[in-house]
Amino acid sequence: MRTKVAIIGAGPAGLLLGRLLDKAGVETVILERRSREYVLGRIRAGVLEQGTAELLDKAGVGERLHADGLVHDGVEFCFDGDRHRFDFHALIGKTVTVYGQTEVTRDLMQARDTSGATTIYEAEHVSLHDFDGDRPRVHYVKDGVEHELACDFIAGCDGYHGVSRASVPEAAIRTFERVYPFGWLGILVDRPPVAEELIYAHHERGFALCSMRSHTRSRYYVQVPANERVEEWTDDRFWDELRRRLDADTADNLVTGPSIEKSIAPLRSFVAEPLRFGRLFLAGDAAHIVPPTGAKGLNLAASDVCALAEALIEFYAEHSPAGIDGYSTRVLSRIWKAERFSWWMTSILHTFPDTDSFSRRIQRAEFEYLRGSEAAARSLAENYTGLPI
Ligand code: RFL
Ligand code: PHB
Repeated sequence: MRTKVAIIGAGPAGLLLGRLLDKAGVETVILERRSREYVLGRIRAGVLEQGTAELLDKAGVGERLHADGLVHDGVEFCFDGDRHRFDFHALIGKTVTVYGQTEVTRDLMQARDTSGATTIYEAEHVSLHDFDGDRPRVHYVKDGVEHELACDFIAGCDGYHGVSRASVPEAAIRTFERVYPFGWLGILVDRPPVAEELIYAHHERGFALCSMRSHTRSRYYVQVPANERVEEWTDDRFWDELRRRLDADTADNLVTGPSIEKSIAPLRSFVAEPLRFGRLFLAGDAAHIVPPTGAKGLNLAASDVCALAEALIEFYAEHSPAGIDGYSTRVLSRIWKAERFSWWMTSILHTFPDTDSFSRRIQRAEFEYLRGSEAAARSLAENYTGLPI
């Protein structure tokens, strides 16, 4: 088989890249290790930046997003029981949309089915070859049979644990990493959200987040130690802990119920440099990881593939390598700003095992500064709703 762009991974990065290229007449094949149902079963991101929503519109997959997505003008912080709302729309005229990653993925899969582009699910033992030359190839096994996919370019959109970044010679890549000493225990529940907007809570017992997927489905998180086991958390224990970290009003209004999903996500910051190796490009979680506190992971994946699609389309339309030559530098500049914001949100909102009384006062001062200064609040608004793509 032969194609122009071989895309490894059918997460949001791979599917959106496929869609943008497809719309421009650039042929792609997606190879995905898991089944379609498995990919759709992963509960992950929930908040789309304004630019991501606009990009999904441009990709022609915005219909359900506009019908079912919840447009939020702001978020609330709750610091040791003290609440403050940041009105992004009033501050900078921008909003975010709450729409689950599962739904974004479903919309992109649907569009790909309609267009007839090839996606190979349950492709095993994917391996990348000759991307330092003009004729890269990808090998994979499907139903026990080995196949070769010849292509012009390979897009590594296969997440943090994928094969693409691991295929790059060690001497050609540099990585930057911070692992946090805690994770997020999250539950999904078919009960109305406790508030209309998200509440990010800082408490000495640890961080908590009240989020949602719709008017009837809520998503809640509490910070737990890095080595915590999900089996140790009954629903009742989760609800008790969440209530203790919220202000009294919110705790009283919480509508609890049986969890329909419960999992622990570790927190990590990670960036690889560069993001182009000959004819291989890295995008999305394959290139970088952010802790979920700033809600940036899915949005960064979208901005990476927007830039990559533009570069590849330019290459085919104008026979110009300028876009692909500039890809890495262009996206890394935005990636590091999102890394900074996610790290900062994480550092002010969580309790660290070595947090001493000085650090606690600094966290409090960050909150007071955000609450009291319009300049500080605008900076939060600008970063949370998304820097320009
Ligand atoms: P994905 O989604 O991991 O998809 C990669 C795909 O590649 C496949 N794959 C392979 N395929 C073929 N061969 C191989 N060898 C392969 N190895 C892997 C995988 O099966 C998979 O299908 O990466 P992508 O597309 O880059 O998308 C990134 C986002 O999924 C991620 O950044 C976000 O979910 C992060 N995130 C959030 N992002 C936001 O923007 N807003 C949020 O509110 C938000 N909340 C979150 C989050 C992530 C979380 N977890 C679980 C880490 C909340 C949580 C709890
Ligand atoms: C979510 O709803 O899953 C969510 C929302 C905001 C975040 C992270 C996760 O910062």
